[in-house]
Amino acid sequence: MSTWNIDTAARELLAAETERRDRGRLTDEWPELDLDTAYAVQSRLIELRAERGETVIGVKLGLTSEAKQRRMGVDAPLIAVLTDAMVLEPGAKVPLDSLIHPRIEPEIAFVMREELAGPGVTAESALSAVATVHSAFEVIDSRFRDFSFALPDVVADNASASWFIIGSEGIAPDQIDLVGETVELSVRDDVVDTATGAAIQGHPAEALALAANELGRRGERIPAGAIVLAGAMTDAVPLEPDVPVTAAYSTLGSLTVVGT
Ligand code: OOG
Repeated sequence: MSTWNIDTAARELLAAETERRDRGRLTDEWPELDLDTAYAVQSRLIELRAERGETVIGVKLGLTSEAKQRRMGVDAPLIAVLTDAMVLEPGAKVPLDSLIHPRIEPEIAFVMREELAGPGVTAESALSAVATVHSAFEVIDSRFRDFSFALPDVVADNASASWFIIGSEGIAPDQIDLVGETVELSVRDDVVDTATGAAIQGHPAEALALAANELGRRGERIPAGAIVLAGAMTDAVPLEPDVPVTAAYSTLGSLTVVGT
């Protein structure tokens, strides 16, 4: 019998994060870890975070772009949970000494005006529940060695969530062409990648609808005021001490993050 269950797996992933220790895939040690069980581990992990005082403030999508799916070798998107302990204000430095092997990726974020509950949510109905659209960076820090995981591993690990930064200027959703919105990712002054909003499921609002429908399937909803990260537009780049990483968007402005 496996030594793993929902509680022990959640505690192990939280301990790996706290102790800044990477580990092998859980699915190697616990082959029965299927997707539903992995989401139960993720929920338990969030319960443990709540026990230490964290509050859930939103949802993140992962692996919603082909660039990410190809790089990570996982061909399906997933959802995970954002808490208030993961927020960094624009301009704040990312504390690298508490992280394992941080990488950073540009995203589009939504702040919800109205609650959104699946099933049956479309990109259009999802967008009509959005208050503002923002630039965003997510710092990911998989608890799995070399970011090597199968879908159930990364789901259990809350989609490698670590820190995120939302641009302070929000734009109304009818004031932006989300599909055509471009981002240029630079490390120091070198452009290393570019993408458009189309990279995210064809339309970033499709990712939002996907999250609402997946949560609806479980009887959960995205509340008004929640933040939703739609998933990385490009592949992630390593975040190194004192090396600025910038995401310059066509409409959403520019965000720069530095690790220290
Ligand atoms: C998994 C999380 C991916 C995204 O936005 O695609 C993710 C990983 O790459 O470690 O957050």
